[in-house]
Amino acid sequence: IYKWYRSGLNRWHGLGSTADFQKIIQERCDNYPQQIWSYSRSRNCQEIKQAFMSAFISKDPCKATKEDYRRLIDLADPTVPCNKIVLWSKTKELAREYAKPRGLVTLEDTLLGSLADDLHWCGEPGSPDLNTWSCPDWKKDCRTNYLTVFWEVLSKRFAESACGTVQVVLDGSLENAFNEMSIFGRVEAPNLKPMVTLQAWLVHDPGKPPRDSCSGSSITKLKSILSERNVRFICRDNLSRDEFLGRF
Ligand code: C8R
Repeated sequence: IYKWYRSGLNRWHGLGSTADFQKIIQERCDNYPQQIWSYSRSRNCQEIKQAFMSAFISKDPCKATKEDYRRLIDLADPTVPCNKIVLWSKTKELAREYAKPRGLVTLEDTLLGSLADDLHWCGEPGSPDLNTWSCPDWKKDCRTNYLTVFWEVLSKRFAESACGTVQVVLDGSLENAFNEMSIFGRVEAPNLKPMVTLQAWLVHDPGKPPRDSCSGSSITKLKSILSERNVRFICRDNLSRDEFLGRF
């Protein structure tokens, strides 16, 4: 019985596809705010939705490639003006709270980032449907799953496109505020263009002491990745949430 169970739609260890995935994509696309159209090339939501679905439907959910997403990314490449990009790692909500009133942009503000934010999706070979029971988990099943590859491809484009000063919000309450295995660590930092300046903010949680700092070993590792690429680095640590958000 266990064997049957694990060979069916339930065999993966991650959350299954979000219910109404297609409908949510369509709605988010239709409601994407007009004033930031310029971040995407195409406003044809039908076409975007179809490109998204055909990237993974009927395919082995552990065999995602960058090429699978090429058509989708080409329809809505993230392009943001210089000095406006905010990256983050383990701090999505805080980064968004910081970015919004300042007119800065996280990947979730671009069309494709907003479509996929907080959703899960995978298909099943030989089936036209999404697997709503389970999808591969990064650690327990496979790294080349469609969710991970999507964020890697999109984050790489986002980081490569950045110019001027790029900011990154890191969690200073963690032992390693910079994690080389995160998407920021393995995809974004190593793909910033030479001459970009990265401004890092180490913000600690309310009620928690700061555990990492600009002179700690994880940030030293980040510095070395950046200096190889001629990316300048500025770092500010020991910030509380309120200090960082400008509320004293
Ligand atoms: N980025 C990556 N992952 C994203 C994402 C995004 O914009 N938006 C969502 N919802 N996700 P983490 P990280 C999901 O470990 O790995 C970009 C994905 O399922 O806290 O360093 C963004 O530009 C993904 O697996 O952060 C940002 O700068 C987790 O959230 C980095 O990459 C990643 O959560 C953040 O990626």
